[in-house]
Amino acid sequence: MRVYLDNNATTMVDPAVKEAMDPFFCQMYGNPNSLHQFGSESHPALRIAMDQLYSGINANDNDDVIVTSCATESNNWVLKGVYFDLIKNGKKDHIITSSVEHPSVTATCKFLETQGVKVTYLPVNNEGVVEVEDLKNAINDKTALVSIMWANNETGMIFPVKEIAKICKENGILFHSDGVQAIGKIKVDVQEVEVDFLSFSAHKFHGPKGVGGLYIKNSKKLTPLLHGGEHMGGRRSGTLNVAGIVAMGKAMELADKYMDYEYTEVRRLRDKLENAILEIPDVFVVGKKEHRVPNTILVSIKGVEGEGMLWDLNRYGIAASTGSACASEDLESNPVMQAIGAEADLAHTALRLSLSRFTTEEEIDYAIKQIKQAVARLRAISSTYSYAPKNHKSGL
Ligand code: C6P
Repeated sequence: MRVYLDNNATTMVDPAVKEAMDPFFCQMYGNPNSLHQFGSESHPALRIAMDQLYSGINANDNDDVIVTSCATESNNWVLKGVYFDLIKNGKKDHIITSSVEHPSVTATCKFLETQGVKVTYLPVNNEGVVEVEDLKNAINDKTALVSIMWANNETGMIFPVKEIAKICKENGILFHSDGVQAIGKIKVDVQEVEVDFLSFSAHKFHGPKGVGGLYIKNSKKLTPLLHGGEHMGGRRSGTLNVAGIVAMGKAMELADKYMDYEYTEVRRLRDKLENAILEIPDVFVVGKKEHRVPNTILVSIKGVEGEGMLWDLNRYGIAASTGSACASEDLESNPVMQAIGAEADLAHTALRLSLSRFTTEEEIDYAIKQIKQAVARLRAISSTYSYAPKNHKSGL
């Protein structure tokens, strides 16, 4: 049996999404900017897709939703755009982010530091979430932007974005949230949570890879990252990825349609898996279930090195990760576990399990059996593990 429990890395394309994008490869393949019928015949589908994107996040007509190639591009664009608009000209000099953002935010911040930008990396509490008080204390009159994710990719923890948005608004600071791991799992409503910028990536919600988006409130000025043929109203140049846009629109529509299912059935299966894992001695899960998106578990299994566990599970057809997929090739300990302050031996034993609406009960039952057996096998050969009871409990 093959069981895919790495849906925070990427998801299966929903067959309905694949069907929606298919005509734009070999039939309606014209460049939508061309004046002939090959160009214009994709326009109705593009319009529908853009409506689906706007309605999926509850954007209004004054806002912009710009299609990009991925969330990495969207995150780079916001941070570098704000640098050009507010920092390079000396108006402001400071960005606040968290210490557990995706590398597309942290690496960009590190780059901006080399250009003279001051960056504050907020610490996180023992659930891996920033404290609003720490944010308030970090703000100064030169703060241009706060960039804090909506939900964390490794723990699934949901951040207090509504309060953060309010604080930013009160202080006249732009607020960007990386919504990659929230969209499709919990309701993301840009009217309710007043973000100025929101990044997303289609392949995290059953769309294809290579297409993402950036929401921009009230079509705010943001210096483009890609200059060129003035596509997307000059905001992001490059021939439109018609099939990708149509697919992302459809995926967004379906994410909305299945939201109740995410809340009930995906959560039920996730909780079943988590409860079974918690029966194993000396394991603990980061963050309370009710504070997380419905599909994610980050568990530390004492004495079982994360990579060893992955390879063992892989032999039995189960795909999981030790954390973020883009950090999976180095053998460093899990960075979010480090930020939480977990001891090094625990940070090395992290296992991320992430479900989707395509995960079945049969798959979860199989995964439970295999995970328990893998832990027993690996602990039997671990020289460091002993069953001395410690205060390891869910919720770290
Ligand atoms: N996280 C993970 O395994 P791209 O690659 O550009 O489509 O998405 C980047 C990205 C940005 N923000 C967050 C919160 C993310 O989780 C990701 C992708 C994957 O956690 C791959 S590293």
